[in-house]
Amino acid sequence: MKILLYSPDNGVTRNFMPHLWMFLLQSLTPVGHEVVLIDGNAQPMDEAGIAQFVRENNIGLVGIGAMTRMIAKAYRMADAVRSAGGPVVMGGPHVTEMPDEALGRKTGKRHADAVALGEADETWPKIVADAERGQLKEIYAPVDEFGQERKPSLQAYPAIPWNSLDLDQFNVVPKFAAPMLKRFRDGWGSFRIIPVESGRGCPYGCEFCTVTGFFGDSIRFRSNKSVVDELLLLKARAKSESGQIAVFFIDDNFAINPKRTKSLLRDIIAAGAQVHWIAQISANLLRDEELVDLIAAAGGKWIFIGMESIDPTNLADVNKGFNKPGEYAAVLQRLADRNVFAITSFMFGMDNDTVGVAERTLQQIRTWPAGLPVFGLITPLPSTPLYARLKEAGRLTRPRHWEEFIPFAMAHTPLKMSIEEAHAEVKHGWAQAYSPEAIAQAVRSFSHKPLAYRINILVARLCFRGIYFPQMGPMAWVKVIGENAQTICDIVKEGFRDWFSGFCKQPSHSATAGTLGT
Ligand code: B12
Ligand code: SF4
Repeated sequence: MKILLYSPDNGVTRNFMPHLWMFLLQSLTPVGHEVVLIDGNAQPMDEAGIAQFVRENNIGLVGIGAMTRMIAKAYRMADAVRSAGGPVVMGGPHVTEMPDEALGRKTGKRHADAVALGEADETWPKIVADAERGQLKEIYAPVDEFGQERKPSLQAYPAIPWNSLDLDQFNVVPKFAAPMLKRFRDGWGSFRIIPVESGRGCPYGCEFCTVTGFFGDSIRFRSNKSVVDELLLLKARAKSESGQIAVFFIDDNFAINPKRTKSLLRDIIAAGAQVHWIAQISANLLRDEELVDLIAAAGGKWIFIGMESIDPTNLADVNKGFNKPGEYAAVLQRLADRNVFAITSFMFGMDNDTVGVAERTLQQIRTWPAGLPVFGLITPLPSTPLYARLKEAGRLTRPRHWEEFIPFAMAHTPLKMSIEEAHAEVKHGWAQAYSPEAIAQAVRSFSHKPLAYRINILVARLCFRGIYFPQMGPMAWVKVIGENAQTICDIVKEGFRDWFSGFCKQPSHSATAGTLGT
């Protein structure tokens, strides 16, 4: 049977990073089936396109996975597949939380023939077998023989064949530039950010987050060896293609068990498996100097920290009181001292937020080593304790906000400001943190570091800006480059200077040629 796994586009970014679930399910598919992956972020597709693809390629099963914000598009694509005669199974966080919606059970239209609840590592082979026999069940739940929920152990994690997978759609280097960049330094013909998981689960239970409910509070890890082997495979692939690879450890809290994280990092270092990587780690765990030393030595470059707020009352309200704003600066400095930088994430519209929260947050950010701040609005995702609390209080203004997803729009009324004021705060945060002046200042703040750091922060800031300010077409990029022309020119000039002085220090080409000639 031919199977299509499809992930809808998020409408914001292009092929920044593929989704792990697609590769994982592909690797867990019983032999004898062909699995095709389409990531809408990399290969935009509409309803007519997917229906045509299913018909022309004789697809026997379509698997669609989506987060809440992409679910409306996911349903539209599922409807198109079903009207073209293909059976659809849906999985991922949203349909796990709202299976009746996907199956059209109470009200509304049916979008999926079947829904895979929760982690599908063990149910996927059964789904494929049932689909092949034309006997799909409506619900597939990860349960044991006694009907008790069973979270898959990650000890027997499949080896994803990264060396042979077709990853063309996930190369962020534009096609026209690849042949030239292939010859640059260690090769930049391709650059891919690949998701890798080392464990699942988070016990912290923050009120707005779906992770504790979905993956559970008991944490499961892969073996160090399986993670190290995966990194070695990725590294080898990049080298064989004269390209670059970076890894995003998608664990919700990569250092949730510091002893285990340190042992993994030591094994990565011992095996020479370092690649540049990003991970998500909560600020409280970054107090540990030894951990931060190992992060740097093992290739860690960017750490995503869910700071959420600089106000301890807000943090206590959402059960994230373990974040201590008073230590944010020290944590970030500890990272920066080792050339590791932070993506700091904030949510506005929290219950204790008042007008001016963005500027107050920016004032703090300006005192920290330059990084990548991101700003969003607190969002009641289905099945979270936050959703239940706001519903109970009658504060949900758009209780089914996912039906018509609007980026950066509140779905409930904040307590101490209006919805419009909350929206204005987010806009202010992005506009100030990503203005040409702020970008120039961030680049200048690395003037004591090698040029590579300035290039890194410049490129990262220009890309991250696009999370809020639409930056999808070439014209949008021309505008951004124009606005930041001065900073870009300075970096290019410096690059030439470095290259030229390095060139002059080498034996001259004519002298070498002369030596060879005699
Ligand atoms: C990596 C990641 C991202 C990446 C992007 C996704 C990518 N390319 O990988 C980035 C950093 C960009 C991101 C951003 C956001 N993310 Co995010 N992200 C994650 C994270 C940490 C890992 C995802 C992952 O790969 N998990 C591991 C895989 C194996 O698990 P999985 O995807 O759930 O898949 C399993 C099952 O769900 C199932 N399954 C999944 N799909 C399908 C499909 C089929 C057909 C079947 C059968 C089974 C199946 O099988 C898989 C194996 O068991 C998750 C949290 C988490 N731990 O999952 C949050 C998470 C998915 N993100 C979340 C959110 C809210 C966001 C943001 C909206 C945050 C924000 N406010 O900006 C943005 C939106 C981004 C955008 N513009 O699209 C929420 C989603 C909740 C929800 N109900 O939608 C999560 C769950 C985290 C949370 N805090 O609650 N995210
Ligand atoms: S620490 Fe992160 S992953 Fe864990 S519950 Fe809180 S927000 Fe979710």
